[in-house]
Amino acid sequence: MQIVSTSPFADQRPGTSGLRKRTPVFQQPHYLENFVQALLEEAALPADATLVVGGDGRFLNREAIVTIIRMAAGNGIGHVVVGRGGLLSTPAASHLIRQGAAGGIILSASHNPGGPDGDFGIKYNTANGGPAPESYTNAVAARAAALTSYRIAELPAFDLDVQGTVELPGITIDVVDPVEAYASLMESLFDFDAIRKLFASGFRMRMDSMHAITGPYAVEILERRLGAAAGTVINAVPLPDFGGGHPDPNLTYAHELVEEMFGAQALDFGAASDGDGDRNMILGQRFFVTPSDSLAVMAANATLVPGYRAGLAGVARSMPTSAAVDTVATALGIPCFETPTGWKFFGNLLDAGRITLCGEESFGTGSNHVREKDGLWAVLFWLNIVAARGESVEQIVRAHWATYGRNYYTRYDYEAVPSDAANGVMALLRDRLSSLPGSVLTGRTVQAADDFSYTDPIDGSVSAKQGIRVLFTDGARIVYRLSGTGTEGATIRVYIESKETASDRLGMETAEALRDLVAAALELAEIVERTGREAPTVIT
Ligand code: G16
Repeated sequence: MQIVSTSPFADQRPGTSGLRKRTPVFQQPHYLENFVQALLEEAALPADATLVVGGDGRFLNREAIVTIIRMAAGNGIGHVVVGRGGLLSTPAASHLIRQGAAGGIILSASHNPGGPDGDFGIKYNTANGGPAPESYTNAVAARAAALTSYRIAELPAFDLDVQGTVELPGITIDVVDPVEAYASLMESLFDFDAIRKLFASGFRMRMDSMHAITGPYAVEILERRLGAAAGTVINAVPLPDFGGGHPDPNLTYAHELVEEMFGAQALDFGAASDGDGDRNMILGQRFFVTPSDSLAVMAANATLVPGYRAGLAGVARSMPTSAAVDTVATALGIPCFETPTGWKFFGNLLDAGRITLCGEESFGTGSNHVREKDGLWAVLFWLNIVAARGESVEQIVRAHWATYGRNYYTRYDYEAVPSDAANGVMALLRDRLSSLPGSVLTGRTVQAADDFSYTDPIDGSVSAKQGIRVLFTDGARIVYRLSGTGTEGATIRVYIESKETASDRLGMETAEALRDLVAAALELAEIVERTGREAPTVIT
């Protein structure tokens, strides 16, 4: 075991989900090692602990995993479980951790592009399988900023591509099939017979794995176990640079899928997942399901799915996510929690049994089956609902709107804005907060305006300054926050929502329904003046 002297890095502060930086930043000498040392010291795992390690296969994944295993040994951890080839989707890693490990290290920058000029990332998940809480990530940042050495073992060469157990001095490495345990978990939750019958009846779907981690999982589950046609999964081979693509499952980046699903030969169902397999996009034939609606539809139909037949204890959504699921929760008579952005905020509620389903506008949905959001799980959930109801995706969503009303929803992203300008926008909004209540914007009256603060109902911890909310008396909302996952400058996110219940107003185009509110939102924050951007980078 070597103790290597090092200098601390001041920028190793985890964001919304772990530490995400440009790949060359991680390639600096000692950069990865410093952060891993800080993670392991803060985790303080006992010698008999098991650590799960895996990543989404992006450039640097394999080298980083070898380094992490050597550092685990150097820090006295006796047992590591690693996915074959160093691969594990984020939800599969969460599941493996929950099988008795003390924690896990997941390598991914999620939906951000990979490769030598792309992004890389690393995060720590605790024994419940979920992302470590803020108290832990803050402590890691403090350690990383003061670190003077790290511990790493010289180990004989080991092969990550061969499944099995490798006994090395001081450490046992179990190389496991990345897919098997996860696929069995899915089989225990969903009605595979009903979905198999759906495919056998001629139902056709496309799953775009975007050359990211879900390819092997989707081929095994959809094509092998459920009998979907060979070729159902496209871009199924994970590549270190995701084939040059941007593995973010939305209407902009999953364009191959979108072209097919909105074209003349559209199939019945389309889905996509992201770099590390925790996000999802659901499409019907020429029909897009917003992530916020997806969560609401899942909640309303959960008892059609075997794993959720007993009903839901409660639901949760992140603050910027639309309130569509709130309406369902009210109808079901169950609690609905509003948390800050970041999957880590759902962990306590899930562990305490207060919620069963949760989700976010950022293409993430999940449940108490693991402690991460789960892309393929969401796809299977939808397939199960479609099979049980015998209706198309569009019919299901339109029926949902007719029952619960429709929350028109859009998000504007301004990426790579100079930090000063972005901070200026937020400061301006904070200044205006106290004068907003009672004022009228586009004919709507502001009921309340605040900087969202969350008190965790389980441990009482407080997370302040989680985004500016402007709430109107008619249920409309505007939310502003800065992203915590970008790697260049700042990303301003503006979320706009309006609720409609009148039956003749449920079928509008989103852009049309929200036009005035969007204009008011941009004006209130002086977005164009302060950023110099006439248009957002991405609209979802
Ligand atoms: C992460 C978090 C999510 C969050 C998303 C976007 O997802 O786990 O909770 O909604 O980032 O965060 P932000 O708006 O701060 O960029 P992922 O899929 O990137 O791990």
